[in-house]
Amino acid sequence: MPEESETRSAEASPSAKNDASATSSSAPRGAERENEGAADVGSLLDALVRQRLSDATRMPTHEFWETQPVGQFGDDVRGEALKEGPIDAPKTPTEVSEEGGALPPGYEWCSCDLTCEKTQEEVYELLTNNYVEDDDAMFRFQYSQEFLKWALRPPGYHVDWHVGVRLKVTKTLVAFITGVPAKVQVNGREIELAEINFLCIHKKLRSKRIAPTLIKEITRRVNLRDVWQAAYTAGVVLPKPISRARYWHRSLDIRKLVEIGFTRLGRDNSMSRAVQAYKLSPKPKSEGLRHMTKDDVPKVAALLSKYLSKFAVAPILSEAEVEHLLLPREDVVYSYVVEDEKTKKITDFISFYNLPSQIIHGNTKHKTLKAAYSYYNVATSVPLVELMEDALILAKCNDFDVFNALDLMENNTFLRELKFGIGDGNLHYYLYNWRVTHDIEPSQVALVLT
Ligand code: MYA
Repeated sequence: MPEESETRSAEASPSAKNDASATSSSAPRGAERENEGAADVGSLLDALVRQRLSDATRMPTHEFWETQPVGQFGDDVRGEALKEGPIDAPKTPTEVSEEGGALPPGYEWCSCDLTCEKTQEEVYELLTNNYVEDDDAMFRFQYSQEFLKWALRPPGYHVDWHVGVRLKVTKTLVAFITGVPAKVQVNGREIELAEINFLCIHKKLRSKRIAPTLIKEITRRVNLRDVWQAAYTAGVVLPKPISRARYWHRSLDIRKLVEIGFTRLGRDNSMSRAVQAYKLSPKPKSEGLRHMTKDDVPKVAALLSKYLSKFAVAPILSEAEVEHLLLPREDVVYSYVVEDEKTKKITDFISFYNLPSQIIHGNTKHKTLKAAYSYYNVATSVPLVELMEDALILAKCNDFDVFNALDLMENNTFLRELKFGIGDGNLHYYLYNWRVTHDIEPSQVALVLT
């Protein structure tokens, strides 16, 4: 069956429209798809860079980002020999200001303590109403409170890296940005960094240059803890991605996906044929497949760390982090292992997380798109494609409508075969204060930021 899919993805946003001759879906963590049909974004950017470099009178395109220690467009055409590694000269926390930067009058900084239920609710409300949407404002990410507690409280997290902006008088939370500590390998070097996520400004306060203020504030707070690098992803193109990944979407409930406008049936397709095409076995096929338990943590950590070490960009996970990030949590993260009955070895691992999107256009009775996102998967006893077929079956058994995966790691080996349709936006990977001299293929990236 048809795989003429073209899928619109929205930044971290909820939905990629994909023609599933199958589907039209807008997917979260797709991208603010500024470059539809831009199969070769790289050459387009090169052309832009050349144009900009030859224009002596040009205004900076990125007033803020051009002042930051990040790779800049044109670095590669300026002919300077740039070295891989930190961009800024080394500093110490004593050189970092003790004071937060200036906010517009009437606003104040805060740290959002996610152990406090009221704060959890405030963050949830802000994100639910103002976080990433697809370009057509049909879907918006809806991170649950349980998800936020999970993602933002890994081992060693810092409350002061959960930065908020409040109205001074009412204390209403109007902006947010977060960092969590992590260790990531990049082209063979280990970097202690902050993973930055959940940058969000209330819709009424957009386009007032508050985002750069938030980014400078989180940078200050991260630097105060003697951390000088960061990793982040975004749908938008900023100076300068180290890699560009693409979302793919596998319909699980094609009927609902079409009803809500996430997916469009191709001209030559019918609903009954599409339903048939996306049918899955009722039960997973791998023998010895079961939920991951706490006892599995050391073996899963070893399996993962061996697998992830093959990639140019990958997290280095301690056992405590594996336990936190990958032990199953109801409605948040789903993890399974395949255990060899005789040897008791864990041979394979499946994980995905639950990130629903609100349906914000009113043309359907449905309120939520239930999306599973591929997380970390390792196959050693069966080909990855077989393991991922089980992942789809497990997601279907857990009532997900769609299974989303980026073309990271070895995911390209199963996407087409398992009838994923391509999304229509890119997810760009960035490093702050760390230069890489060559673009990194998404198949060399094994870092999944939730
Ligand atoms: S990605 C998710 C981003 N969030 C959303 O898309 C939610 C909905 N949108 C909003 O809330 C707002 O539109 C946001 C921008 C907040 C995105 N990453 O205040 P402004 C630049 C970085 O007038 P607003 C995620 O969470 C833009 O290019 N920069 O704009 C990862 C321009 O700069 P320049 C972005 O629309 C976040 C400036 O902001 C992004 O009101 C990683 C305009 O500011 C973006 N997604 O607000 C953050 N979007 O003129 C970086 C726009 O130069 C972390 N901009 O082009 C860096 C590392 C920091 C730590 C370092 C430690 C060592």
